[in-house]
Amino acid sequence: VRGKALVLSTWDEGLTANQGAWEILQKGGPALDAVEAGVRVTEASQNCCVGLGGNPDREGHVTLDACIMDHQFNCGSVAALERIKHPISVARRIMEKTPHVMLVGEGAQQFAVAQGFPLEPDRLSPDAEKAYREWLKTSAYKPIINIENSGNKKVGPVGGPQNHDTIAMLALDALGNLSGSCTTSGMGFKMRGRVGDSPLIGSGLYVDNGVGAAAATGQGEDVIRMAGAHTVVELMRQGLAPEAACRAAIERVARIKGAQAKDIQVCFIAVDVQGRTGAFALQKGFSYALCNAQNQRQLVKSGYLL
Ligand code: SD4
Repeated sequence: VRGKALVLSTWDEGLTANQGAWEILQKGGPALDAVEAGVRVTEASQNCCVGLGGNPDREGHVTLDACIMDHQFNCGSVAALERIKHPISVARRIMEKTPHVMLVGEGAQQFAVAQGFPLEPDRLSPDAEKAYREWLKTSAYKPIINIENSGNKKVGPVGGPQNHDTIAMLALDALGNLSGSCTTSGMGFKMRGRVGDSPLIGSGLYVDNGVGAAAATGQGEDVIRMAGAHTVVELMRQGLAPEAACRAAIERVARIKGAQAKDIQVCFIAVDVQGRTGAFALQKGFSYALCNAQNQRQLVKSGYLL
């Protein structure tokens, strides 16, 4: 069975993150440990927008969202967390040590500190500092609806690597168990207090060990309104293969958004219990990284609708 283990994760950064997960999976370790270790690589990375190096909210604070789910419907989630380097591990700790699923903001930070997570300095990375200063020039504290669609490739959901402020990861282990994780600094220059899809079980991530697992990236608001990851899993339950399920969910996003669909990006990745994987996106430009016993560094281009 061990040959069955695999891990997939969103965007190009997933290639490196998958290595962290694979170290665990190839030894026969649990998918839950793999999806935590994998995205921790990205959270700690300096050259990517996930984690404390990400772009801040409109008031200049980096606020992080993350969640994790195992093969037995155990889940943990954290939102609007500040100054903690590894929100995914805080989410896991919430899952394992509290009677709750989700903690947010100040309470989440208090819990993290009480659990021994170091409080990092309240400081932006040099790249984020620059991007924030640039943003302030044109957008000074005015609530701008659809700032993400402003055409500024640095903040837009359809564009360069700066946008990839999220990593979602799904893994199948040697025992045939599935787990998933998702971690993000959220949309850059979001309103203070804004929470996206990434920490929401059922939107950014969902795992049903009898069916499959799915995760989302892109415009969080539009993933939340159709309960994205859960929808993909339910479509797989109805018999669709992972890619077809992702595609059907993307078609639903497009139907809901109508003419506005062209202004956003939404992408799903999925894996079923048989180890079949797939993805689909609204717009061109999404890839996911896949790693298994046969090939440890594959970047798979996703199909897209528009
Ligand atoms: C969010 N879904 O906060 C995240 C952003 C994202 O690549 O996926 N960016 O809405």
